[in-house]
Amino acid sequence: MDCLLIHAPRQRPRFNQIMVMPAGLFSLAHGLDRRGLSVRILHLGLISSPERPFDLPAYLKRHRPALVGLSLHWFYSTSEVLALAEEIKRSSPHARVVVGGYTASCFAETLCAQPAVDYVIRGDGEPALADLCSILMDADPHPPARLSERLAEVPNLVYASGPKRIRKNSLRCFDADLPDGQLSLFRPDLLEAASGYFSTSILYKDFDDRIVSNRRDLYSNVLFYTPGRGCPFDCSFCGGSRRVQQRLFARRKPFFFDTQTIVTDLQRAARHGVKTLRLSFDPDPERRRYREIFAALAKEKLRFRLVFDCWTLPRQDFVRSVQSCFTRDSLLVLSPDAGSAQIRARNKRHPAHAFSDQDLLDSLESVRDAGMGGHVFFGAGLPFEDASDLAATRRLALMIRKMGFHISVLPIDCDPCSAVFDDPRAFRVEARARSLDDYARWTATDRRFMGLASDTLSERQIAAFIDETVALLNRIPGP
Ligand code: B12
Ligand code: SF4
Repeated sequence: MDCLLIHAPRQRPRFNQIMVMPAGLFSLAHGLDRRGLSVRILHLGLISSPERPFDLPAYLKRHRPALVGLSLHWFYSTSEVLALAEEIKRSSPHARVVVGGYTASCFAETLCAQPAVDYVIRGDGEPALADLCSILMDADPHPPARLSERLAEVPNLVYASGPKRIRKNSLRCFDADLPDGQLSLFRPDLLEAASGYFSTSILYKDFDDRIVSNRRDLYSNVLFYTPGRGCPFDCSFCGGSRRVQQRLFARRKPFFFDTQTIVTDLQRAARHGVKTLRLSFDPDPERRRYREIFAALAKEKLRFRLVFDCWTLPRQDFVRSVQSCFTRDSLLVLSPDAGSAQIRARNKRHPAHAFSDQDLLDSLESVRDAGMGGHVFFGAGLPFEDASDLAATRRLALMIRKMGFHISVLPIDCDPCSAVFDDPRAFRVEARARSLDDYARWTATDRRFMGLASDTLSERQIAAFIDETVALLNRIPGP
């Protein structure tokens, strides 16, 4: 095996987190496969549990990958990924270890200085990973000077070019040189135990299932598909916002992949038994590309259940196009985050997010008129929020529940590289973590969420608010 890509979720005795792999792992593997390199993806959560750990050293011994790629995408898996890198170096000292993903990109230099990590790839990983793997597989015996020369040409690569000297190659975003028609974001044939990933087990429960009515929204047999990359918005708490895209990916604006690539992937997904599509990529308030993509899927008679995260309020024409192209139990997910318009404005910071409560309710009415389901997300612990703002959130959440929509209230995460992470004082919050070490220490615990706290709201108040709101929501009978 030339390259093994590993996804390590955060597995704890009472919960599993990060069971969804980054969508990009399929396109990374596809890029290697197209270059004639042999590659497999291993999702440790599908084949192991704290009670029945997987024998990774035996797997590595059998396949002897020259390069092992670890995904440090979501910060919640920091401690697992660092421990895994050490385990790989102990059991397979010949293997080179490369790490990539959002969190890896944010902490690239510190991560590369870890003894068990040889390389970090920042930003979009496709061209860099294929180049790196080809260089390492080259028959050339690699005199150190020659290897260093070749590594210097790999875009986005971070590596040690001498003792204590970390070198950061310049950043190139993938949109600059997209391989036309050669991309795929669906390669289950390259994933070990893929039948467990596309199955009836529920991998991700962001809909709070302590609220009885929400249980109907949970879904399985799902493909988490991302038909493009980037975001034009600048939410204060988000580690993938426009400014972070520019800093970590050198991406100035979001883009979609071509419609034919998307349709081909989704045709193969349908043949593979995928029933539900979750799309969490919605950069254009007009949603022009989506109407084109949905029409192309309908033309091919592909009819999935859709769970669609709306980054801005959906308008009637979009609701109608979802209604006509997907199954009736499809769901639009809206995220006003706060019940207070002022807190929304201070955190979501874009005119497309400057909607009033009435705009939100009108938008939900059009979802209801189309006979579709809607799930509305609120956050708790947003910067500048105090107890009276939380009361506004609760009022709005209960009102929307009474209209028949489903609600989840979640603590706001502390994303690395987000605006609040960079400058917590400006946002009057306490960031739980300021460095890779802090994330590693915190994620090694059994605590479930790493929220933000402030001098106006403590972590305990936020948790109590969520629990009480869950109890109140459970008292409202379904329509
Ligand atoms: C789509 C999305 C989701 C989808 C997942 C789809 C998927 N399978 O990837 C869903 C809805 C499931 C989701 C859930 C969560 N998400 Co999310 N999500 C996004 C979103 C909107 C887009 C991500 C994207 O565009 N990916 C593009 C795809 C194709 O590329 P990619 O997967 O990023 O992979 C590329 C690179 O990252 C890199 N790479 C990745 N892994 C590796 C490994 C190696 C070896 C290499 C070399 C490179 C590499 O190369 C890849 C190819 O170029 C971003 C926000 C944003 N605008 O960016 C947040 C974002 C990534 N999510 C975030 C968070 C916090 C979460 C949750 C933890 C939230 C929660 N508390 O539940 C969960 C985690 C769920 C899980 N894993 O089980 C944060 C991450 C912050 C951080 N650094 O940790 C982000 C940045 C913003 C946010 N707050 O939503 N999310
Ligand atoms: S929360 Fe969503 S809309 Fe806001 S910046 Fe992040 S990805 Fe963009």
